[in-house]
Amino acid sequence: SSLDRTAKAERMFELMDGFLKNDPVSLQKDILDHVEYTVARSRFSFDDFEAYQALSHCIRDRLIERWHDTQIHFKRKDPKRVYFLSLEYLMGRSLSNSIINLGIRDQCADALSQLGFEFEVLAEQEGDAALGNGGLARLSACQMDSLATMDFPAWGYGLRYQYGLFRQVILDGFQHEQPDYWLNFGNPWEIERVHVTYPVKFYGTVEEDISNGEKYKVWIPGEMVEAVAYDNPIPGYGTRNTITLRLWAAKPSNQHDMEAYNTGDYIDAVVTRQRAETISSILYPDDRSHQGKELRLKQQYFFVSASLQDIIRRFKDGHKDLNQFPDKVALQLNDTHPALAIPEVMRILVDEERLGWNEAFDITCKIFSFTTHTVLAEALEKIPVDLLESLLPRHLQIIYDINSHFMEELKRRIGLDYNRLSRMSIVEEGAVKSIRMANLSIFCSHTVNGVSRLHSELLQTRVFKDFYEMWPEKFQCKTNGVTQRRWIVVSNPSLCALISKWLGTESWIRDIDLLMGLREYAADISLHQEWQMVRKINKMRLAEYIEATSGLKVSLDAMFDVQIKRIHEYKRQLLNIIGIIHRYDCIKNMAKDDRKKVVPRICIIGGKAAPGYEMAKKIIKLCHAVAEKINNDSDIGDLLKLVFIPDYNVSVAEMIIPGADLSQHISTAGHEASGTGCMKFLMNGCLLLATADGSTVEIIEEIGEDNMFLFGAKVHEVATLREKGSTIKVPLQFARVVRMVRDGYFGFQDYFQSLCDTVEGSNDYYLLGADFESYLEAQAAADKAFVDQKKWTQMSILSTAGSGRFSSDRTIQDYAEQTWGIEPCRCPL
Ligand code: Z2T
Repeated sequence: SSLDRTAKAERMFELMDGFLKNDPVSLQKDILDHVEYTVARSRFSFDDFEAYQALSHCIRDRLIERWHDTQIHFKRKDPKRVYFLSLEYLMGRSLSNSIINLGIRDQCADALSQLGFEFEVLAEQEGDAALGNGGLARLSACQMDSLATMDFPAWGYGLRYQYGLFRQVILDGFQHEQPDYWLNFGNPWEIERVHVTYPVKFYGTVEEDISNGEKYKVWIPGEMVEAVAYDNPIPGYGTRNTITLRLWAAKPSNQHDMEAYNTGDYIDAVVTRQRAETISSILYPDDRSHQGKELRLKQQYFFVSASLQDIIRRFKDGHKDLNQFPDKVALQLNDTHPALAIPEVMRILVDEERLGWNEAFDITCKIFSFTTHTVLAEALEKIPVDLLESLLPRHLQIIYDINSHFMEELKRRIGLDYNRLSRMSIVEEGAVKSIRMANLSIFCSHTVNGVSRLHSELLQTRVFKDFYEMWPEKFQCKTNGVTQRRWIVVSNPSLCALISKWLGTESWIRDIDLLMGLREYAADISLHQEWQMVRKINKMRLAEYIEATSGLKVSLDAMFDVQIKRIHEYKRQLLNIIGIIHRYDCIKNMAKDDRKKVVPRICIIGGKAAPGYEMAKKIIKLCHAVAEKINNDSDIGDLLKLVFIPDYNVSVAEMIIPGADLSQHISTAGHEASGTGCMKFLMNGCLLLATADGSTVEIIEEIGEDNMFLFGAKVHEVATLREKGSTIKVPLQFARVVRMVRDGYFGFQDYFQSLCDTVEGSNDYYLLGADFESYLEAQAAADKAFVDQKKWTQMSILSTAGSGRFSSDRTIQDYAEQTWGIEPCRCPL
């Protein structure tokens, strides 16, 4: 129009009615407007789901206001930014979390009740956003919450999978996978940015060109797709700051339209082009094996290319000199999944920006930091060279160049130690020549982080020993954490209120160290009563869920014993089940009088198995077979029950964790990099039965060994035990239980043989037999403590009180200071 900028701005202020208001009446008006105009239902007739839709749009509007202000503020201040690159985010539900972080929970609940709706019921309407597999992905979500809350200028980047993690359906005790149609009912938490798109290229050839007498490489791609941005605002708690999680979706590119029309094969051309969308269609459900699939590699590069174009565009909007890039940008690699960003940055700097190779490499090494999440050698990503050569020919050349640079530097420092050189090389020469993504990431990052102290030590002394000796200063540790906003405030409102009451403040929600203040009241009788009451309410909620999903009625006086996590041999769900069978066997063989002394237990197991992971699937079936037997044995009654909770996910966890008395974290020492479930249980006052693995080692330091049930071989004993193989002393009861399974006591005799094989004699790689005796002792100690409710309650209070170190706020603070070099940038109110 003809109006100039100031005139326009003045008109805007005239028209604007201030920000959206949050009193119940304004909220009601806004909700009803959305019922009418967004959901397109009559305000006189809408159901719970439609009310959820309207309410979430009403919250979305409020998020957008803050989000705009935050983005403008960041742009004006121009601080150094961190870009968190992750292929997985397990966000779960957004409604409750948003309302709580916006600080308008009570107002919303009031507004709804006057309209005849209940907030909790509406919140239950929402499906989970499950764009990830497990711990790594939920960690990303927790860290985004902390980044927003602590006012850091941060962006998350990820992929907008059309199908998230499969839904687990159990039929006759077997796991079946069903697609997760999470977008079918619309997603109010994202904003489609039809104009934020970038072309992403694949395949083709590399040619040489000369300009101004200088040779350079040109990649002539063979295929092109378009990346479209979907922005998910992430609100902080107790701040106006609302940051962006930008997820990319693949769309056909319109670049080649002319060509398509000319072929005359219009229909075929459109159909072929539509296949571009498959790139972002599905999340790979294997949480730690990589099979060198082309689609997976395409996803990785698609993600990396779009994100980097976006990041560089934002940098160039205000900066000219690429040498300043490291002062303004930190790129965080969440495991090796986004590690193609390294050769991509090199390609952009060298081929497109025409920087010299050394200059470009210097910049690259200053911007990347890398966090690894595993110790398992089989989980380290390797990309077959053949695959890379066809999909990304120029990137392969760059990786080779980086590797020769690397090998030269190594030779200068260690001489011609060929064994070591080949161990450290980025290129693995073998039956299938491949690229070791971890080696690439370590060499090109300024910092390598482990996710717990034990894990970081194992990286330095075992997995990446060669690298540590070369660059000890690169290696750091950032013990994982979880956000108390979701894992207490959202999921356990009664405990949240109780904590605030006793601490006399809600400040612990932003300042987790205050939780320690509870220690003072650990023996206070009236706190004990209130604490037990809260725990009872949460157990009731869990009991109702169990009855609804499995039809089983459980007693609230029993100990609720929970193991929920992805099913993996190293996590030893099988040890838990063998322990349960043993308990069952003991009860059956007991005299009537002794039965009175048995502490009743409800054993709860939940988790998904990767679709191709046979042993994990057998463990699920065994769990059901054993449950069938025990739960229907009238001889056992209420003394023991076993429940498998199907389709374990974030929102199921939010319901289970507050209701658990005891939780199990029983991986073979040295295998769980960190584990984050244990932190959620700890915060909620659940006692832990655990091995000294991953982060439990640090939990012991915070709450003391006598405040949990510790058992099992220590990490330094594991290798010796394995060497002993079949000469290890295994308790008779262990062999007896395995025999029962083999003999068909629980049916499916043939099917379970191979599972039994994995834990017998020298096959018992995860040392179930070796740890069994000590496991039973820890279980007995838990029973004994449970009988003494006063003692148990005190241990429970001390668990919550000692959980502060495991807030993701602490993790993020450490990353900001020690790894990224960024500072808070708080948006004024
Ligand atoms: C994952 O969830 C984890 C590690 C992986 O290694 C892959 C996936 Cl999908 C490649 C987990 C770790 O197993 C767990 O110990 C840790 O707490 C979590 O990442 C977050 O660091």
